[in-house]
Amino acid sequence: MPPQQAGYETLLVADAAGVRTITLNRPDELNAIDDRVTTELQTELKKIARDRSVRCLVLTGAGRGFCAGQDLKSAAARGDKDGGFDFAAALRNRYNPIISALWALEIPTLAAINGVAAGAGWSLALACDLRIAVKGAKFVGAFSKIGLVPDSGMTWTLPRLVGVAKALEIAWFGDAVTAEAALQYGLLNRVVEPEQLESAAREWAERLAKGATRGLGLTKRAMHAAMSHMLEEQLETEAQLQGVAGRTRDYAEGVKAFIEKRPAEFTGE
Ligand code: LHQ
Repeated sequence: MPPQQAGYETLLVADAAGVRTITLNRPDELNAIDDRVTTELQTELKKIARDRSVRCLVLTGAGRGFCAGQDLKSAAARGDKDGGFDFAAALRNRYNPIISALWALEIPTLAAINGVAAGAGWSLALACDLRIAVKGAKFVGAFSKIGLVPDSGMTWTLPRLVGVAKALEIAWFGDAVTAEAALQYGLLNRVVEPEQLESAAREWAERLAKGATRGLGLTKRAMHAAMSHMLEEQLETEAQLQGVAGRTRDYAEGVKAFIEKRPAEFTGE
């Protein structure tokens, strides 16, 4: 494992070959999310957005779980002294900024799902661009079992990935979705043996981090825009974004490398 950056209580953060890896690090609670986790994730995602040396992000969990969602044992989840827990404020101030920040990052993001993902933990994985999970990982909506609405973006990401009827089936029944079923539904890109997860995630992440980062990021922006565009608007979006991509150094290098019959060496600029 590459050297870890200091400074967080609940996250491990490491850099290697242009890939930043964030490991949720509360293994005894299956990496459940408390206020420290949301604060630290918000801070780290802001740092990544400003750091041009980070060309791919991997999000994973320590121990046997990926993330069990909101920490149900923390004081906040049990309610404050007035007996109420302000769900709307928790989402607006703590969870939503993380989902928005992940979605807006103009680099590829990859969830390396090492075990169970529940509630907002599943939402976090769904807010990444790509997902690789281990055989034996499972996905638990959790929300319907405790009378809540799927949140942290899940009502937005899930129907886009699987269609509304399947998304409602998953949300209403709340039955665990196995990694194999999730792969079949299009919720996962790959399922691997547990001992292969780290190398499979690293291989994809390093390949992406060596890519033409601006072009990859603009591709993500274009596909996100397409979700709410009519064809004519999208064609114009493509024209605008290609105008930007066509002026990057990586485009010039890509064409030069093609002509010189050698692999391109992209810098991300
Ligand atoms: C946990 C948790 C957990 C604390 C396992 N908290 N300790 C957003 C914003 C605002 C408000 C509300 O909600 C949200 C979104 C949400 O995320 S709501 C959904 C919250 N999450 C859940 O309801 C999931 C609760 N956990 C489970 O159902 C199970 O633990 C799963 C299915 C994740 C895993 O089951 P098992 O593999 O059987 O493990 P386990 O249940 O034995 O858990 C292992 C330990 O982790 C255990 O601690 P212990 O001290 O007994 O060993 C659990 O208490 C702890 N843990 N989830 N969310």
